[in-house]
Amino acid sequence: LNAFTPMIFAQKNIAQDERMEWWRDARFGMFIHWGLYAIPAGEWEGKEYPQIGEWIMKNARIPVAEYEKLAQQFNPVKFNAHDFVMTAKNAGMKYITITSKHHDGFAMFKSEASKYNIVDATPYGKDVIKALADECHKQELKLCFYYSQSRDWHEPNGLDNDWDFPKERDFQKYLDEKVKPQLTELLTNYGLVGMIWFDTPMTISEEQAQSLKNLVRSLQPACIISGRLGGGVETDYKSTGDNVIPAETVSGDWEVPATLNNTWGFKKNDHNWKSPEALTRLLFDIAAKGGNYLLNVGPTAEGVIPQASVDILAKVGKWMKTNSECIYGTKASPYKMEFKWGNITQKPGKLYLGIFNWPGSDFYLEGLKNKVKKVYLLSDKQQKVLPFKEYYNSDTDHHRLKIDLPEEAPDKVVSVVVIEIEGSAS
Ligand code: H79
Repeated sequence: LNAFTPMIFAQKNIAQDERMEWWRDARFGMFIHWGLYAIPAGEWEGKEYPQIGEWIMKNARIPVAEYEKLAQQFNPVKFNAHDFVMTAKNAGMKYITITSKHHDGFAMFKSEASKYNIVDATPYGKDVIKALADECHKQELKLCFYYSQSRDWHEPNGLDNDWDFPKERDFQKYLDEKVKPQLTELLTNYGLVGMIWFDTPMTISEEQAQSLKNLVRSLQPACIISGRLGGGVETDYKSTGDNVIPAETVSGDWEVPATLNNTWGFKKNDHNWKSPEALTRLLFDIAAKGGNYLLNVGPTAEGVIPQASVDILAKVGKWMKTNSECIYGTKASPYKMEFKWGNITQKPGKLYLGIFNWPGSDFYLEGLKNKVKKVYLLSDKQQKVLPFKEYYNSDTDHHRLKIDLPEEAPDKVVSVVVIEIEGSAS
């Protein structure tokens, strides 16, 4: 079985646990918002729009006939799929989710269902999704497709364009004539697809949502369906609100979609970048609460990921090179509470303490059930033992663990202390 055998793959039914396995291991992915909106980059007819860049068509109420002309200018000659994939890989990300079609209705892939696509409507004339798919398969990153199933500002029957199409619309017709054919193309022409990332619908009935789910399942049963399908239909995992990080552990599978600055699609004047330190802590904290982190980049109209984004992600990646063991394949903390010093991830027989606020040399952890075998810093290749003592409490049948830590934090961002235990933690 290889990446180009979806039809063979489709003959087999797949259990959800099997479908979700790679995703649960991955913990960290790259979101890519890329489309025609990268050309105006936040500005239309001399006016700057303060909101998210990919929404400019709606925010500036740009008529379809005007916005469409952007396609004639779209020529991302600097696009290089290898660069995109390397930026994700260097950050320690395990999957890429790219906008195949956002709310503006423009397809970044070759489509027979709508000529409004990158191959047929731009001077560039090449399928960037195909190039990215090939590169992802080669480099063993999962490729996933964002697809806006409800809003489509380009289509008279798509939802949410009330400036060109104020009258009644036939949403079912739009689903039948554009959404389903395009999903079929995406799930047929690009090898194995990791996931379809549907976005919050304006309205979609249960039957309509279910029919989209059935379509994905029938074409590629291994393809994950993300949390925002709508219609009350069950999906493979939950998606938090955009940039929303839960206060505590959430059960089940879930993902935080998040921006690096204040926009998804590229905006030339948004330089409000989150720091690599903050992002690294968020990555750990989200893993400790049981979730995945899907962190966005917005490539320019020329086809490059902004240098600031590349630099920030490289710094997160530097931490990951030493510490990824405490992220990949881990589960949520066995403790329900948060700690002043940070949070915890776990694997069978191991706890990873991610320490953001260094507590000094005397460190205590209450409530371990099983005996501790060994304590060391994840960054220490020699795994030199940190001295520790266990105090058994017969009332609770649990241990209180004291660890002698170094005076100073070994890592100013997140220092990771590994506790090897006999059996499970709690
Ligand atoms: O793709 C990104 C967003 O474009 C998309 N989801 C993420 C992943 C998204 N679709 N809808 N929304 C986000 C929420 C809509 C927010 C809005 Fe607004 C608030 C729409 C109108 C008011 C932001 C501010 C957009 C226009 C003004």
